[in-house]
Amino acid sequence: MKMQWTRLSMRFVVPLAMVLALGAYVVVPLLDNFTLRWFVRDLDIRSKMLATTLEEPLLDYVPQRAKGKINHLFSKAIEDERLYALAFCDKNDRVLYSTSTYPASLGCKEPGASREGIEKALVRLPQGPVHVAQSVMSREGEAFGKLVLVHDMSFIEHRSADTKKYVIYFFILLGIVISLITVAVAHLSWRGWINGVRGLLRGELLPASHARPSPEVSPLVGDLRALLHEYHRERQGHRDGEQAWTPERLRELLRGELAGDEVLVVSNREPYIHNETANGVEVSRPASGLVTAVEAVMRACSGTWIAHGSGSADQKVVDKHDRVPVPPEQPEYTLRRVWLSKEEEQGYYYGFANEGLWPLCHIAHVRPVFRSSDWEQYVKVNQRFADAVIAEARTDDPVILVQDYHFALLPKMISKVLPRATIITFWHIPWPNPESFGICPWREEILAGMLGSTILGFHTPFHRKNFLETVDRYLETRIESEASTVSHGGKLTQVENYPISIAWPGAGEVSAESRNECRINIRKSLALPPDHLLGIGVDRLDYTKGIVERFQAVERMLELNPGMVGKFTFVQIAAPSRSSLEEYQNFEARVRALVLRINQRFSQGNYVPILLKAEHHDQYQLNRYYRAADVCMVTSLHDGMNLVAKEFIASRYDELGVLLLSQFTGAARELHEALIVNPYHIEQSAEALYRALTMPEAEQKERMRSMRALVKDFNVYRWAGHMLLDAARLRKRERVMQRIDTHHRPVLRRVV
Ligand code: GDG
Repeated sequence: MKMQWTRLSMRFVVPLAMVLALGAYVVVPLLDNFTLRWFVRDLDIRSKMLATTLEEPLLDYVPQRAKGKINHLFSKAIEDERLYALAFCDKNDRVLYSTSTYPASLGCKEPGASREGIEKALVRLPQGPVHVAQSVMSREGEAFGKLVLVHDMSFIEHRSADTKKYVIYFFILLGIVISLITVAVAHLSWRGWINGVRGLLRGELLPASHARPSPEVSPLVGDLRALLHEYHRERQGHRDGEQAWTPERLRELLRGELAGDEVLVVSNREPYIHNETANGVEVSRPASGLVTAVEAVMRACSGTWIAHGSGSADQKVVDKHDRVPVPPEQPEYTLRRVWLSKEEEQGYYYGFANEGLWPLCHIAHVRPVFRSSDWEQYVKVNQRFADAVIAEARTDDPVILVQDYHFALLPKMISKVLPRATIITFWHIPWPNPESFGICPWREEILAGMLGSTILGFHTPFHRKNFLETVDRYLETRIESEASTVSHGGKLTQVENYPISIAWPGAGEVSAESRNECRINIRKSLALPPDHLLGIGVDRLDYTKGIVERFQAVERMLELNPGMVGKFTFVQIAAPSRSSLEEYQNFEARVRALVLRINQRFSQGNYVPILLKAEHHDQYQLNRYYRAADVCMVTSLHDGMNLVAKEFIASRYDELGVLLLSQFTGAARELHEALIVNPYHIEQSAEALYRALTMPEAEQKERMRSMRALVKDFNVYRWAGHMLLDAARLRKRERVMQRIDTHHRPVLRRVV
């Protein structure tokens, strides 16, 4: 309030003072000077006219020495109130005749002949200022005398004082008017600003159509929205900083923010696979970061997970609704299995998803294959999963987490039947630029399907931006880039980046084997001496992972550093993946041939530089390899995030080991202390590998410590927590809007 008054009075006083100063110090002196000149010029003319009138009688009276007549003539003349005195001087400058008022001090000399104009005519006498004019008279060409006319100037001073007074009054009035206008204009435009900014703040995350900015703020709308968006995310970051993300915190969040809300998950891969074995039915966990991440949510909320039942004994263990409680040892949530025929699996999973969308989204120079028959299966299977979700939903507004590129059409299919559901879709792989995505024959359908989501998540801001640009290019939508929302067909989708991560603490923390034991045991199992340098790579056998380029870098490093031959071995764990696809079979053959060639080139006795283990390993074994290695190589040609990089870091509680990381992974945006490489640049990777193998322990520790701190804080619970917090926020807003709609706007209905 005090601030407002100060601002208001400043706006009034400052213009007023400025206008008054202008009047008093510039306008009044100027006006004074002008009026004085004007009056003096007027008196000059008057004097001349009077002299001309008096000249004739004087030419008669003076030679006659007719004093009486002259006095009479002069007395008549000075009846004019302004003419103060008159005198006639002879040619010797002696006063012959004068009125009684004529100041003796004036005599007959010219008054102040120094400067031009006014000063010359003005004389200041004790009784006041007078204007003195002399008019020379001549008869028959001979000087006869001169008439001195003295005008009273005090009236000019009075007039000047009056003028000054009025000018000052005028300027005070002008100042007040200008000040009032300034205050009013400033107030109005300030209100415009305030209202505009308020509107913006209120409507920051609402659809643009509900929050039109006022013209005053329109030029800044973009910046303000971006700032608010960043602020919002920053605030979330700070909230995280206050409290670490743990499974307990995630559980609390679900109980608090989404209390009683139903949670459903859809993914292609199931979290538990039941298989027939010689020992009966056995349960296994798939090698998947996605499963670890999403299971944390499911355990916390006891929801239902819908996935493809792919195990040979899966059908055997489900109830009549195809449900099985999991985890088997202590059930906490329900797994609902969806069965796919061979044809469906071929077309939807292997065909459209893995031969079409997978290479389309990864820039790994493998051409995507699009077949109409695959697309038909993809649509059909998406619809089957949508039907399963709808059947499993007990409420009309569940929270549904849709996972990955296998289900691009699912969000729209679900939201048609359950428009109040909160659908969070997470795209685990990169999103390409609009040109690359444009080659998909069903690009519009894919995009529209995804935009059935309430929240759409990518790993990095870069993928999010690519997605928004793709939508902009191929669909009729309204995009608010700064708020990161897309409005399509009456549905609003919030597009965000949520970098996925791993559980913390990592498995390495709870291992009973000490670091040294682990190093020695792993080397022993590989028939290597205890001090042998060891590199590790863990991937699905996939062409996007840069396995060929990694081996070429190993080869080049050995070429450049022959001293390393016999002292360094690289172990590649390559879990078989999608091996029924020709592209993957060819890739595996290429990898094997390369390993053979390199090993032949550098083998010494039993020593080979590359050990390829193309089989599935359990998580415990993987962790032991991570802990035993000196360097972990992640050289993906393109990767949404890459969890191996984070798993390696999490397993290194000894704070040693070096991560060599491709710049084309999402993880490279977070793990700056890794040795970042371009996997296509073989020399560069080779040099980085040598640097890693010779890096002093102090430097290793410094880098590893920093990366561990990051992975610890930015763990998978944070990933899930952020998405669910955003979902909770949108659900709250939706409920408020519904209440408003019910009470005030029965006809209109908002989607978000
Ligand atoms: C997609 C995106 C994104 C590997 N071999 C074995 C095994 N693995 C485990 C690793 C890791 C997971 O598989 C692989 O995760 P990545 O992130 O490296 O890659 P993708 O499978 O391509 O995953 C990727 C991810 O989704 C999550 O959003 O990061 O960018 O492409 O956890 O440990 N696990 C076991 N045995 C193996 O032989 N047990």
